[in-house]
Amino acid sequence: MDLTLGLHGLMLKITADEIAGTLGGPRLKGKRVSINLPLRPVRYFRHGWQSWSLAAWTDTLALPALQPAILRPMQTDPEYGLESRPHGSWFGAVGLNGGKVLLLGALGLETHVRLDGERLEGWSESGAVEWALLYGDERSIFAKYAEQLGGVLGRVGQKPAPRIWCSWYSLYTAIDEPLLKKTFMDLRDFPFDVLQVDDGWEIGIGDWEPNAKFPSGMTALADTIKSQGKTAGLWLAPLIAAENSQLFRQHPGWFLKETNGRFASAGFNWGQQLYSLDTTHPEVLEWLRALMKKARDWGFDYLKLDFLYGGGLPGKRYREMPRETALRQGLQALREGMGQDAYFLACGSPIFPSLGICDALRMGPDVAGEWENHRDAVLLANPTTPGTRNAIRTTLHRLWLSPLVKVDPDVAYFSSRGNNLSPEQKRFLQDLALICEFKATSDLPQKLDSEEREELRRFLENEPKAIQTGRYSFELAERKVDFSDLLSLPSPARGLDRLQSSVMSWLASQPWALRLFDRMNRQGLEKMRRELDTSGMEKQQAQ
Ligand code: 9PG
Repeated sequence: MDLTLGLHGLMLKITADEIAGTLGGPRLKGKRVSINLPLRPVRYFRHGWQSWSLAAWTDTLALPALQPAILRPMQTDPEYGLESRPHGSWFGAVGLNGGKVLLLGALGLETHVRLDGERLEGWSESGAVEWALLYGDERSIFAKYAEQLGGVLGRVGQKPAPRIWCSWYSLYTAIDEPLLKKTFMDLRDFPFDVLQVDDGWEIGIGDWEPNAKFPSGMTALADTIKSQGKTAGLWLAPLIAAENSQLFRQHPGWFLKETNGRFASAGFNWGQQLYSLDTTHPEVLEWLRALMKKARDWGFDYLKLDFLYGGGLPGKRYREMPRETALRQGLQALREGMGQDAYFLACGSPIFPSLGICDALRMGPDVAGEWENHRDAVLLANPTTPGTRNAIRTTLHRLWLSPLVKVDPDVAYFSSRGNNLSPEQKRFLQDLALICEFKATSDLPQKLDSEEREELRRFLENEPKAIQTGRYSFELAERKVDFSDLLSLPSPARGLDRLQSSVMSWLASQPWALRLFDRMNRQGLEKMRRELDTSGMEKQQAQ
């Protein structure tokens, strides 16, 4: 049906199967709905699919396609990787003259919104769904949308987040048993609640047993943490597997395929092609539950489950099922396996399907000791890669989801050694963590000077009240924090950069080049680990 509706003075021509008035505003129903706007919008809210994908207000022009192509399944919804119109997962919003915002948002999964000229279009990949249509002041309509979403998908993130030390952003995959044990000792006097072991402990992606660097095993590692009165945390990527894993070799039938029969790509990382587990397969669901139970039995009560997008990629499944519904079933199996009392942090995870299941959700790309990387930001026009500016931008655009889940902005840095962020940039990250009430760091105590140690301690101990005063501005215990000037997207490559940009896009999509980068990266990490070992030994000798 077609209907012309006046919404607080804005005349909209709406097409949907059903249109009803509710207390929360008009509710539409349909597999496809569209809204003809009376004027051309000036801004569009793009909401990317998963944790690392871009979420931001942008102009209404096309954004360049995300490069390199080989990483698209890992960084965005690959089905829409080439959509040139402003597009987003589940909802879209436009900024109209006068500063008011109109939001069209699905109350169901597998849904999309895009702007085509002056028409806002919503569609579902599966059946007809309900849509909220909200117009007014930005913060109040996002709050209303969150409220309605909570009614459909549930809310979990009500318990306070623990204070976390995570091994990733200082040690990366260079972790081993002696180095972690020593680090845990050094961290003993800091008020962390969780010490979390990140990537690097496992035999391989898919093969979740300790590798040779952890000869005493995982129970012993968890015991070391627990003996300090802290919760043991562990990273796993349960919904993907690497091409050389035992899991992929032994159970090819458990993996997602394309319609042409080839395995669907889940991206490329660790120098390897990645594949996705099919979460509609009963044996996969059983395996996921057992894996979570194993991690709990080892003694890990905080689980950072990563690369979860794998479960929701397009592909042919064992049972035909809409892809985000299939993912949600996988997430539910993970939750059942770990139990309600475990803390579940979802990462690299499609946002809406995770709501109501995980306790906390990573809401942006990884941070890095670098503000913005020229190669990634300009040459590849990729705002999903690790970088502190990317992380802050996307996280801030998803803060409105905090009534439904704890918003994880990733770690904050305190150390100036081996870190290129300015003191102001580090402060922005720390303030964002305080605003999100989710505090984590990876800094090694031995790299902090006495002032930095004190800053870290204050950060962990204090709980300043945050009040949002504007779209990107806050008062934090009476101090003003304004992120407004940090968030624009870099301008596209011009001149010589354009040539470099096409070479780089090609190169970064070649598996051999990615394998080479990975090998160089590992060599660099190995060198760092050796240096940490020797500096530790020198200290011991000096004592
Ligand atoms: C461990 C890491 C850390 C980190 C996670 C995740 O290419 N990518 O787009 C890409 C993005 C993030 C990423 C890896 C690759 O990092 O976010 O905290 O746990 O995995 O490998």
